[in-house]
Amino acid sequence: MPFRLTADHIAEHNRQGRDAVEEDFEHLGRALRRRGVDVERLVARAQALQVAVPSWGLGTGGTRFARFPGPGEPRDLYEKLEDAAVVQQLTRVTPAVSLHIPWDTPDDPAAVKAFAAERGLVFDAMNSNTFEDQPDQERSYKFGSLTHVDEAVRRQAIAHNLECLRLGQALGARAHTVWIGDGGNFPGQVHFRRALAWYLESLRAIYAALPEGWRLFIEHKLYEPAFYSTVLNDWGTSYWVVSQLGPRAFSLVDLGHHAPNVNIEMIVARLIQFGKLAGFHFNDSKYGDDDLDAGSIKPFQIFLVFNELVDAELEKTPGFDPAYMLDQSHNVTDPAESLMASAAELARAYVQAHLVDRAELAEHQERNDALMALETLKRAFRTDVSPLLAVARQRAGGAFDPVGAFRASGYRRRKDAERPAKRRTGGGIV
Ligand code: RM4
Ligand code: MN
Ligand code: MN
Repeated sequence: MPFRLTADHIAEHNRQGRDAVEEDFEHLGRALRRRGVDVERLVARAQALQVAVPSWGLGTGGTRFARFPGPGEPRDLYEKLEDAAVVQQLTRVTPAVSLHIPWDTPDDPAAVKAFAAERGLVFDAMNSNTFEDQPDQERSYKFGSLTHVDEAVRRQAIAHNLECLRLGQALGARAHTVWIGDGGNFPGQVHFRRALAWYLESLRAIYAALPEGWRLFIEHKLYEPAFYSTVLNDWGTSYWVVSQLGPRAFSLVDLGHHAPNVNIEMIVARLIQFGKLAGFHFNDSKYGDDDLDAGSIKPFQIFLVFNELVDAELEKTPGFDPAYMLDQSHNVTDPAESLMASAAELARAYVQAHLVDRAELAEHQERNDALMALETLKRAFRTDVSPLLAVARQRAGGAFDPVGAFRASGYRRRKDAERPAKRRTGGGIV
């Protein structure tokens, strides 16, 4: 029988940390009460956050140069779901998995769905892959997919997306995310307007096939793998496309898909205002689409993004229903540990954003008091809500310290023995 993390493992680890966490939680509760904040309300918010983990983030990623497999890493979808279940057991904020097709095509969707359900998991947005060729594929995506100059290639790429919808329906998913690598490496290679027109035409075909109750998410990216131009390069183009498509199409923001220093929180606010925010692929980056762990490079940015989200949530903005997903590539860490750490950082930013005194902020804005407006945000950002997050997790059945409990359980060591390495193909993640 494969080793499984049990409630006992978690309880045992929680026992060791309990006194310190409870003391810190009480102290935080008193400090927040002085600011008129009810700590229990925030615990409830922390427990309400839900973030999907990417099936492709559960194995070791790689760069364009090399991939160094980790011990005991999952070798197929079932093993990935085992690991995703552990991430959920310990964090209690990641009950869903987002599948990449064909990297993680379920052999038997009903069996996969049942396997996941037995482990407390459901399926979030499906993801198509027309940015690389598969062995059995008739036509190549070397020069594009949904926007290829050859209509037959475009048709093949559309058909792949329809297959994702079919699989997703069998799994109980309710959204589909399209990211394409289409673009040009050289000026003149791609006719900008024609390529975008083909993109829209292809997406119309996918949109028309969306099952009842589903949403279509499209993901922009400024460069890579194309190094000169991409067809869906920015949020403005994305917004234009989803507006053309109809009410069930939305723009997804992957934090790594913008030029350095772009004001992403403002893009988020714009998409909220236009009723077109699909949700997120969370990660962090220093240079480009580095797919580093959420909050590892620019924690203040994640806070500012959540500040916009919480503002919209509290204002009950009509139609506001963003989907949260992680999209990371783990090259030097244990993927399960990185996903746990990232999920905790998102919960932290979410709770901190709830700490912003919005009435006070509005007053400073009205008085043009720039310094105090920033100070109001910083007061929330500087508050260490770690004990609150720990208690929220533990009360929901998770661990005070997910990574600590994971290591103490010996999960990875046991999986290393159970999962003898088999050669995995595929290079980097883009
Ligand atoms: C892309 C994009 C997609 C992801 C692939 C692996 O850069 O972020 O969302 O599925 O990478
Ligand atoms: Mn992404
Ligand atoms: Mn990416």
